[in-house]
Amino acid sequence: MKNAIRNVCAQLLSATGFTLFTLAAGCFSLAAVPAAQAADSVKIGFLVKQAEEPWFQDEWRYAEQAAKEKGFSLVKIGVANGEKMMAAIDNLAAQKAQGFVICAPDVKLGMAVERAAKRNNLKVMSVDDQLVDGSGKPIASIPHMGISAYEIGKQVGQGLIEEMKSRGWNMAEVGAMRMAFDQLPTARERTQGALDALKAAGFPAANIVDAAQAKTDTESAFNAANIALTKQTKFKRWLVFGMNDEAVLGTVRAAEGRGLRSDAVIGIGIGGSKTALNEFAKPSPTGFYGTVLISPKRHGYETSVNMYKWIAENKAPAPLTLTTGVLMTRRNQGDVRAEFGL
Ligand code: FCA
Repeated sequence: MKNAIRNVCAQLLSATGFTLFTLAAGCFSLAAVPAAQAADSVKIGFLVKQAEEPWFQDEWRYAEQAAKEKGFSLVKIGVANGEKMMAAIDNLAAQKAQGFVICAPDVKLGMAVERAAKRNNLKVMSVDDQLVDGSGKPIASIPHMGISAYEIGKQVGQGLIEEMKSRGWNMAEVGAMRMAFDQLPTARERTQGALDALKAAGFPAANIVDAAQAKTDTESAFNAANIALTKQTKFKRWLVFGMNDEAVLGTVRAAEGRGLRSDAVIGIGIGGSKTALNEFAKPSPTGFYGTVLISPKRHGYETSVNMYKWIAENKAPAPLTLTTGVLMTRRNQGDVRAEFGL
């Protein structure tokens, strides 16, 4: 469009020998107006580290909803590792996308993401896991939407304490398993929040057991929990928390393998997607007592709309948006989900 105006202007000027200042100025100011991008020419990538995880499936679903509503096209790509991620970014550029939303497989790839986006003239914003630079500092120039990790972790801890008290457990005899993934800042902050809430309620620090998962999926949590439970035979009752529903579910399954069931385990995850809903749908309760529901709608729909507006209307997203959560259990799941518009 801009080029077409410039061409017409140039032809007019040279054909007529017109040097009238006003006409020339008019042409140049017209050409300088940023062209509004037509919705159907907007293409946005949505790259996620774990496409098989229900949370990311939900994010994609809500991103699709945004695409349908606004009329842009959405390219969903699973980026399980750095190599796939770099290929996906180049691929988006080859497809003439103008921007992408990303939850990277490793936040330390932040600078590589920023460079690849710049090189390909793509706008970029992150979701869920905030990208960091070489020294581990969040990259402030990449807009981000994540969860308020520490606060949500505290809600997990408070929920655990409340349920433990309502069951009349003696906390001196209860173990608390922290399924850790400390290399990811949001994961560390989440479990730290839970830990602090337990301690604030007087839970004995000596009863807290750390297990480190190698990846952020159910299987890795299951493996790590099995090892930790083998070493810790002293506790017959457990509180369980971790960075997401998968971390808690893996631990709950490992506990079941040792005969520790819903009357001996209180697990509270973070997420509230199918991983949690499937547990709640079982005929009888499991050790997966609850989850702090966070919003895949905000993280999928809103990030995509923000990216769309950035591209089409030149309106940059807020530099940092942190979303909240609400404790959801078998009992209140319908109400809580409705409150979140899910
Ligand atoms: C991270 C986790 C996901 C989800 C998301 C909000 O990316 O890996 O499970 O909790 O944050």
